[in-house]
Amino acid sequence: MAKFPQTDIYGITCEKLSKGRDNLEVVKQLLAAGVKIIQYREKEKTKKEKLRQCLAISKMCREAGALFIVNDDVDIAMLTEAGGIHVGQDDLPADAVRKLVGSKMLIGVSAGTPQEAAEAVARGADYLGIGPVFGTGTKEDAGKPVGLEFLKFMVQNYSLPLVAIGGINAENIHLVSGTGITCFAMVSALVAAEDIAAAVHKLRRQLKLRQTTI
Ligand code: 3NM
Repeated sequence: MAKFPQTDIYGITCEKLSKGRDNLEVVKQLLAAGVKIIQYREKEKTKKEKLRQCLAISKMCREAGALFIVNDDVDIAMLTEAGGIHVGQDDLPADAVRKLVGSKMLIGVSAGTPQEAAEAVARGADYLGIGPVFGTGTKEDAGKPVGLEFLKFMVQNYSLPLVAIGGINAENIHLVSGTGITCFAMVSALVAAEDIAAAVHKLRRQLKLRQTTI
């Protein structure tokens, strides 16, 4: 099975927010800046176009030694030999996904409550996305923010990789880090930046400089 890397930034695509750049260009810049996990998430394209982009991005990630994860589309993840598939609460449950993808692919599940987290783990999730941590305009149905205390609860009670998501940016990433979370998934703070490399460096600087514990 692909290994979930020990890394800080988990970059997620969204072409609509990418300032005129396509997903390939954004991923190229994220990889050049040293981002080691890329999730392809695209709500406004045909399957055919998503497959085309994912084939290219999967190759780019392999060459850069980064983990490539596909959001929602199990078929595209399989066809592009992705290292992982990420599913939400309304998608196929992890045990059903496992039957399709086998043992080699990592399965990530979004969880916003203790019950959702427990169920995802029981069904064989390899990592959890926890959110939304803060309010976000990127996902319309993201629900109410789960808050920092929930992240802390998750860190204290689970040993599988946990990824915080939702409204994280350079101004608040140190607060998320203060819960013990070590991996931070972001869309807009990365893809909507004028200078993607500078955004990555700023996030990393904030993580180093502003150590707090809640
Ligand atoms: N999933 P941004 S929040 C894709 O709570 C996604 O599961 C969420 O975008 C969840 O970094 C979210 O721009 C959007 O806030 C994250």
